[in-house]
Amino acid sequence: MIDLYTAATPNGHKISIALEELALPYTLHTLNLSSNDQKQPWFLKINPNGRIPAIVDRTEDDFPVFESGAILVYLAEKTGELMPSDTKGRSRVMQWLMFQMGGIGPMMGQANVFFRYFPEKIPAAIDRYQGESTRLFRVLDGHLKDHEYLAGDYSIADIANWAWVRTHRWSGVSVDDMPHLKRWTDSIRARPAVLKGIEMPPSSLNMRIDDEDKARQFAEEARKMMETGQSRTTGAQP
Ligand SMILES: N[C@@H](CCC(=O)N[C@@H](CS)C(=O)NCC(=O)O)C(=O)O
Repeated sequence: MIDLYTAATPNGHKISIALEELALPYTLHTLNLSSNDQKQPWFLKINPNGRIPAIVDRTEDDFPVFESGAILVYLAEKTGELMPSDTKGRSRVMQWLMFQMGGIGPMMGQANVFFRYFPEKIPAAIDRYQGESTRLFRVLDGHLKDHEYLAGDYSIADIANWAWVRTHRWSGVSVDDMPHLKRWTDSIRARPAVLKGIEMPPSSLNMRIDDEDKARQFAEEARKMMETGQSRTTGAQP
């Protein structure tokens, strides 16, 4: 049994999707990020960085793992699925996983901060992060033109990138002229385990985007969390 500490965010959903794909039994613990559950001493013992997601593997002497990329690799290696074990195949998956962890995630995260949450609207910052997210999307689109998935068979690299790309509207980034990215996004969304994973816990992001009041309320909560978190040593970034 695995304990999953998470919330309805792209980084959290990466792990619930992977657990569903792998059919590993897990217990969902949804943290309230606005109440700063993730900064409480009990959780900092699991993840000293005070962010979700994190897991504790009860079948491995309560082994804790934090950082979504590291959790995905741990789960793939534990089961021998969603990542090949030969050196080149594994490297291909790691390349696209790192691309998400070092590129797509941070750039879309900052696009969200400056486009949605930051009290002042700073056009140069919004342009910078939306522009860089768009550039990274084009890299994905170009690669997917000749490849069904990012790195050989469907893998943790697809899960990691998909969980972020699907939220592109919240970041204010268009994928209209990226047909290959769209084909890949649609094909992953059709997987039953993926549909289940994004309900753990449920995300109402699309509803929030279409409902201006709800979008404003969500952005307001995220802004407060950001401001509270920034005054702490553990830092915050929704
Ligand atoms: N690099 C980390 C990022 C984790 C992260 O930023 N988590 C966000 C939610 S997606 C969080 O916990 N934010 C609350 C906070 O910073 O206090 C990972 O991939 O696990």
